[in-house]
Amino acid sequence: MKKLLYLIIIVTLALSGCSTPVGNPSIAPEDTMVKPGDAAVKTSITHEDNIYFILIDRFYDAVENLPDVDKNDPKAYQGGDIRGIIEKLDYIRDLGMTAIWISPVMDNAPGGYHGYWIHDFYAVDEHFGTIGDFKELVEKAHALGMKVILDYVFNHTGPGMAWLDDPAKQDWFHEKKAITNWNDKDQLINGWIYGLPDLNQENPLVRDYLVENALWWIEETGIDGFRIDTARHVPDEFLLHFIDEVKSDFPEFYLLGEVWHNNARILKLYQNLGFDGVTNYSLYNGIIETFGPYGDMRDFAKYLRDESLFTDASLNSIFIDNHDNPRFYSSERNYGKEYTGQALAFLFTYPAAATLYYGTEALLEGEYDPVNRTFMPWASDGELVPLIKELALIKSLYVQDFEVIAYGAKYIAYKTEKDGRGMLVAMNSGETASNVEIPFFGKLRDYRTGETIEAAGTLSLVMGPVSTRFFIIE
Ligand SMILES: [Ca+2]
Ligand SMILES: [Ca+2]
Repeated sequence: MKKLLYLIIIVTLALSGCSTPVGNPSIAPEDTMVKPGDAAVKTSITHEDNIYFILIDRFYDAVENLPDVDKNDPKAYQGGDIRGIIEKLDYIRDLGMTAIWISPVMDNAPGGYHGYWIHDFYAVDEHFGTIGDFKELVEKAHALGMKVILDYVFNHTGPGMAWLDDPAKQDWFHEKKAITNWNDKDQLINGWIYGLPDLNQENPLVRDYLVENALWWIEETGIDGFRIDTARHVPDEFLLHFIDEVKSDFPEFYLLGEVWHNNARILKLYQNLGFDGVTNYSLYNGIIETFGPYGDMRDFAKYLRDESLFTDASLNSIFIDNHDNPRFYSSERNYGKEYTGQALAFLFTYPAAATLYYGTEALLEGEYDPVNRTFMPWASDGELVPLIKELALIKSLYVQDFEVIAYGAKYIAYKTEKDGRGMLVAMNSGETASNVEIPFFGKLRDYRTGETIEAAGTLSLVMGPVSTRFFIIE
């Protein structure tokens, strides 16, 4: 039966190479109700988590650097290290984060500051520290109540990998071919992404090597999850096998697939393959389209409706930016700070694993690699630190079930509830002040001012430009 299900999934995936636009003219608010599922096995990361994503080399420089570190070259190593993260764990926890996701620590090809060009799958890169440092990081994070997700790369190796010259390992790689059509699933799986040597996971030796290595990292270091890089670029059979092997030994270990696809109908197939969650690029697109001057909440409601396509949307990672995409704050000039704050307000009041890219709290700017990966500024406190702390507290108290109540072109109102505590969130995403009317019966208390309001059918709210209000439902 399990085999048959896998076969259906694989066939569906094979047919789903290209994206199709999503649209549905009739949107009822009840379609956008989310209740996190109660899975039989609880994963180490759930919708209650807030994940802080760190590029090790760009975060905090605590240890003396190697000669190839050049702080003036955005494409060179800049000196961040594992010891630096250990020193900043209190900072991350105080921000309200419950987990960290760190870029790959494995030994990389020269220049691989980002960690995705692995040369030795069993060693920690000398720029970042030692395996001892990494174990200490995991131990100290756990002691502070935070989990650790390690970025894991099994699709490719770094350029110039020694295996390429090993006569015994010629069939460890796919034939060197560029990916020219990103809608061709064959190319996605077998092509050399960005020219990187593409591992041949159909070869049982490669498959077993990668599974063994992954299990080694889990056993050796005590990490809580993997963010699996370029998960769309390996054969489905390998994915199934890899996930099955990890989950058999470590059922609670969180597996997050990086699936860079905008369509929830495609993303959900990877959750069906066994990933606990995927990088939710569908909702990401909804967020970047909506929280800006040209956004339309009616479109956002469609994105929210698509969340019901997932088996369990609450285990996905949701985000407003990352190292592969423009920093959110860069996208908008007028009301840039306000829109960033509003996007974050959504991020932390929606039941999924909120993922905050380092530097967002300091309003770092930068559109594409390498300027979206600049060094974390430590000279002063990040401008959004107080907001993020407030949102993390709200999330911990009020966010579990989620239901949209009303929306129009420039506003949305939704209800969240956790353990009997209810909250109403109202947003005006327009650049002008607005009176928003929401269908509501009952008594509310403004979370920030304490002011109470009673509504008998219609709640009338005066909303400033690009503003969000939080009300405790009494
Ligand atoms: Ca350093
Ligand atoms: Ca591949």
